[in-house]
Amino acid sequence: MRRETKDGKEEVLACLMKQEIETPSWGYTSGGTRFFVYDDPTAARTLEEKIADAAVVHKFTGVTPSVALHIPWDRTDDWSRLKEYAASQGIRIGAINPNLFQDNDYLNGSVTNLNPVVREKAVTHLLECLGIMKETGSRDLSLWLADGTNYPGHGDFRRRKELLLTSLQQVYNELKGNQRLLLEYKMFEPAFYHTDIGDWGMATLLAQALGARAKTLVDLGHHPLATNIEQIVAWLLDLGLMGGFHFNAKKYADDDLTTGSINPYELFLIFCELVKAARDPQVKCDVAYMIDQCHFDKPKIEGMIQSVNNIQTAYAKALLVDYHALAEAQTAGAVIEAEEILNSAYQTDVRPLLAEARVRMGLDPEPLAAYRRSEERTARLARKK
Ligand code: RM4
Ligand code: MN
Ligand code: MN
Repeated sequence: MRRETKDGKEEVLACLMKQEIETPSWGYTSGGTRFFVYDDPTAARTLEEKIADAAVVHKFTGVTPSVALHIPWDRTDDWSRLKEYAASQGIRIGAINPNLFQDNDYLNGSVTNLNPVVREKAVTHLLECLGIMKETGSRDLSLWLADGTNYPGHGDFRRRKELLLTSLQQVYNELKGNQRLLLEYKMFEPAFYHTDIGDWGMATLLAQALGARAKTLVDLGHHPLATNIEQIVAWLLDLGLMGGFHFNAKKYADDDLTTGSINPYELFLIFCELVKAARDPQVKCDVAYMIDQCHFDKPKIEGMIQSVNNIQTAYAKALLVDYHALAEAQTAGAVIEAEEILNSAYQTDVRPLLAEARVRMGLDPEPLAAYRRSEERTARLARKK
């Protein structure tokens, strides 16, 4: 197997050391379910504390150099000061996530609302986010819409589609430099009858209608059960429209659990598509790897480190697949051989590889254990008093 040679191993290590994963500010605060938010006194309480927590994850993992913000949850009146603060902690501000779902005016939709005043308010918020991106140096406006309806007859699908496109066009037209608009789809919730960007097809058609700076964002928790997500990823890569991920895991719906905790084989298969595409000169995609999780019953930093480790594990295993042999097995119609090629990479213990990559990066080979022994953790536990 090619990856088992010395050069192959060096190539795998180089990829692991280059990987970058963005963590979300909202993953460091107290969280809960829709029934209750549990107060965690050790969790971040302010914007600065969220950024400091994200920086701690980066300090121990070495692969999470940026933090995504959610506006208005993370609004500040001095963005350049915040940018400097993040830099002083060793990280940068990443994607900006607008919030069009926590306002009475949005009861009947934000950018799809029939009332032009509400639509304008929503577009103004998106433009405000673009302004923030300019100050923070962020590249991606990562948009998830809660727009949808609960009952048949409440909305006209085609009218709403038209309003959605017209509103987003106004935002798209203001993108500058390397800025991108990532469109995140979700099957349901908070609306239970229809969602305006309900699946990857809708998001992708919308992105195509808007232009080359618009791409699709795949949140692993936003599909119906039993969806083949790796195939969606392959298609988006092929179309040049795979813009980014929101990594998490689910058992039932949008559960926002630790990435890789429920279906690690699915995560591995997704990474196989990414690795194959990265080695294919025909594929042109710049994929943002972001985590979107809420660990309400776990210590936040530890939950995030687990996720990062699980993502690295899936990536490392995907890097070990012998894709050449796989293609040959496919050509020969050798079902067992093809599947076993994947299995043999998946079953490899990649912990020594990850440990080696970390040591080469000057890190402790076991980030979770190292954090648990750290003064950073002691300081957070002391907040309890
Ligand atoms: C949504 C979606 C968005 C996230 C919000 C809080 O379900 O995943 O990405 O920003 O939740
Ligand atoms: Mn998401
Ligand atoms: Mn979600």
